[in-house]
Amino acid sequence: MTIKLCGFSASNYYNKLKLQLLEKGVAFEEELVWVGTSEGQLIDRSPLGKVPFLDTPQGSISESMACAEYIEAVYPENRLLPQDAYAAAKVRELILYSELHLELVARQLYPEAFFGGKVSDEVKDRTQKLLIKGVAGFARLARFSPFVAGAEFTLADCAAIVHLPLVSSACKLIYGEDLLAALPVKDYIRSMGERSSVKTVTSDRKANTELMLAARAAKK
Ligand SMILES: N[C@@H](CCC(=O)N[C@@H](CS)C(=O)NCC(=O)O)C(=O)O
Repeated sequence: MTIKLCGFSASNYYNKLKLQLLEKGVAFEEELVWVGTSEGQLIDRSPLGKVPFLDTPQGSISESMACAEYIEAVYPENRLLPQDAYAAAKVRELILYSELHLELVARQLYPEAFFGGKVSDEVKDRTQKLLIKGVAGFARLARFSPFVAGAEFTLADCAAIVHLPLVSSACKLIYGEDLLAALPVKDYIRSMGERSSVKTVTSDRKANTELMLAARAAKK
């Protein structure tokens, strides 16, 4: 059975799953699907029109966490979720913190930070308060010893590797300050960058980002 990862390589949530598949050594295909285009067909496969989603022999699955859990269940080799229930819950907890309390909050800043748009001062202030709180919570859980959840590379690393640099960059661009600076994120990202899975994802991300920005510029 071959699984198909659908979406585009500039997307951090797409890359979370791509890292998982590469780290597990699972054979997979990729289908380039942009968001905001051919919406009619996209929502049949991903109801909110978001990527990533998976194409499986039984049908599609959206939401990266549901996809990640499916991948772990169907391909048990090179487990990225510990077998122990408590340890696995701690990995899931860290992923939720990095997504719900960091990335999704920082996402409010992306239109201005990365796409030439404007974000109101009110949104910036509210986002800053939420991020300060989110970072404090995340800092209490994250281990960075050497992996984000502890001694083993887990699904939490697949999430942290793709989300943390975006949160840092958005904060630097909007607030002139990296709200993650007190954590060893830079060293962690540098050391994760030596993994071959991360090298692949990074080079595909750069190529796809150029494509995406060129397409946006052509539309204007
Ligand atoms: N909670 C979703 C987030 C996915 C997400 O926000 N993907 C972005 C690309 S990085 C997207 O599809 N944005 C288009 C949209 O929100 O309409 C997941 O974990 O899969």
